[in-house]
Amino acid sequence: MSSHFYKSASRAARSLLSSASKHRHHVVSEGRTAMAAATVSYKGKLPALVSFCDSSTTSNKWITGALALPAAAYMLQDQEAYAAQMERTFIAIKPDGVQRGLISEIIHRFERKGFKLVAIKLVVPSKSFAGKHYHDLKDRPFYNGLCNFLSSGPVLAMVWEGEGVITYGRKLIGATDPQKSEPGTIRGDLAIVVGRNIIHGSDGPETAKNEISLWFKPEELTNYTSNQEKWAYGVN
Ligand code: IDP
Ligand code: MG
Repeated sequence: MSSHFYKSASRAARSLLSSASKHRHHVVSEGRTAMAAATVSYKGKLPALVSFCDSSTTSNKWITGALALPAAAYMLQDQEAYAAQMERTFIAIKPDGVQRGLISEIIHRFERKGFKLVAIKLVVPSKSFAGKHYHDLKDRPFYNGLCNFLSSGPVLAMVWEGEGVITYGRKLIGATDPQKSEPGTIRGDLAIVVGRNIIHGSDGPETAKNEISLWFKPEELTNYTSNQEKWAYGVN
């Protein structure tokens, strides 16, 4: 068991390192490099931990040993790390969504999909700020009412990151008019009319970039490697 585990772990470490160099153009985060480094440094400690696990003849102790393994060991799986060029989108729960207690329901849907939350804050925007956010709609008859509404209460502003998050975020949200949103989408399941459609999502890469910088200062955006990334992404 011990030698098998060690071989497998070494192979995984090598695989991670070769993956990092093979896909150098994909490796965008320092976290990924840190992950490979953690894997290597863990490699040296592995025999001790394995012998701890292996000294047990009962499955119970083996399980205890396995649970006691540090996070770095968890990375030592025969899974290639896949760091795609991650995009970010701006998602906001509007005052109706916040007041209706739908924050956790909405965050849950983005989390379950595998997207990563990189910024979040609850703010009551001023009317002029709302006007900036919806500047592309300034000629529409509902613009004034829309800006009044967005500034009428707390908005949960977020940035989500992941492969295809801009387009897929819009899919999770559903069509603008909840009467036309498919069941299973956020608006389809949780809203009824277009004037109270509970959520906003950037509609393209340019809008995403502009909206993120309108709502967040650069230092409010976090950079980290999520534990689930090595399972949510991969190539076979
Ligand atoms: P989106 O939120 O799906 O991107 P947009 O066309 O960008 O839709 O419109 C922004 C917001 O303006 C909508 O989410 C909705 O709250 C509001 N809105 C859009 N069309 C109408 C309308 O016909 N009447 C009232 N409000 C509207
Ligand atoms: Mg829009």
